[in-house]
Amino acid sequence: MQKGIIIKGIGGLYDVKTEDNCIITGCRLRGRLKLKHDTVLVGDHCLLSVSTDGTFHVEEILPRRTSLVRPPIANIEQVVVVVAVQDPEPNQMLIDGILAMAEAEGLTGLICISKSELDPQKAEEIESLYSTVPYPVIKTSAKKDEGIEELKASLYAKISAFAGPSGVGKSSLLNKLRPELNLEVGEISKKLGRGKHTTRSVQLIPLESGGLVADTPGFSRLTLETHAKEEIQNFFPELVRLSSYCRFRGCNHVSEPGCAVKEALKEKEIALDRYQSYLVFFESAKG
Ligand SMILES: Nc1nc2c(ncn2[C@@H]2O[C@H](COP(=O)(O)OP(=O)(O)OP(=O)(O)O)[C@@H](O)[C@H]2O)c(=O)[nH]1
Ligand SMILES: [Mg+2]
Ligand SMILES: [Zn+2]
Repeated sequence: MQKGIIIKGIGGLYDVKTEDNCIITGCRLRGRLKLKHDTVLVGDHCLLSVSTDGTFHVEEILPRRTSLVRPPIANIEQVVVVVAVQDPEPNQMLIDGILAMAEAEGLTGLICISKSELDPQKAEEIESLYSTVPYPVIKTSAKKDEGIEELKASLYAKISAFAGPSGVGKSSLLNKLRPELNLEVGEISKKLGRGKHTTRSVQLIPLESGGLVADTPGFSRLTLETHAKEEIQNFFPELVRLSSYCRFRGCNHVSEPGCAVKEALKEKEIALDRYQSYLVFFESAKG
């Protein structure tokens, strides 16, 4: 049997990239694998068999190292949060939620500002908001072909997934990385000011560098409700860094006295917007 990675799955048929870099399209699942809802995710490693009539079957899904619910994908190493300077407007809670979710899975995070030619000053503002957090920020414009080489370099030899709301330009950026792909690109609804959910399924795209990057459907809501309240701060690196300076061990940085986070906020050493996102996720998390 051959080993491979599932790179796409639509209507019960899967595309698999084998270890020798062939892409086998239209593989079927063995019946017993169909029983559970999320038995198969794009990014899963699998074993493939071929019948005498040439049909390929996914025989087994190998254990996952990581998995995300949104976007639904397994075994990635890096999440690239795509944030447009406008059309649609940046959604701070969503950005911080995606980054927190990546932290929770032990993945690295990267912020890719898109459409920066529309408002270079706004691009600078977003960049400076994340200056107190250890996430690299790349400013790009698919339209003006800016920042594409830098983006390529950050995807080098890694397995990454783009994530963000519909219409921020995820597919447009991927088309810049691999122009021959010709991924479908949607319009922005003038009335609603957001994308039209053009990309409908997750797909991993092999890059020349040997890396893989996933195009994913946009989404606009995300919760961290499955985590306990006390856990949430662990997903905000700037809070993790400060928490050992708080007076009380186990400080939640909400209203405790002697809180180093509150102090850092006063001194503007950490971003208020990020702290506010933390509070919302803290409040909505399990008791
Ligand atoms: N001005 C400008 N528009 C862009 C840029 N990149 C993409 N767009 C436009 O933004 C719209 C949405 O782009 P898509 O690439 O389909 O966005 P997406 O994030 O893949 O959206 P979903 O697939 O729905 O999640 C299209 O009309 C693009 O032409 C850019 O750099 N500048
Ligand atoms: Mg898309
Ligand atoms: Zn504190």
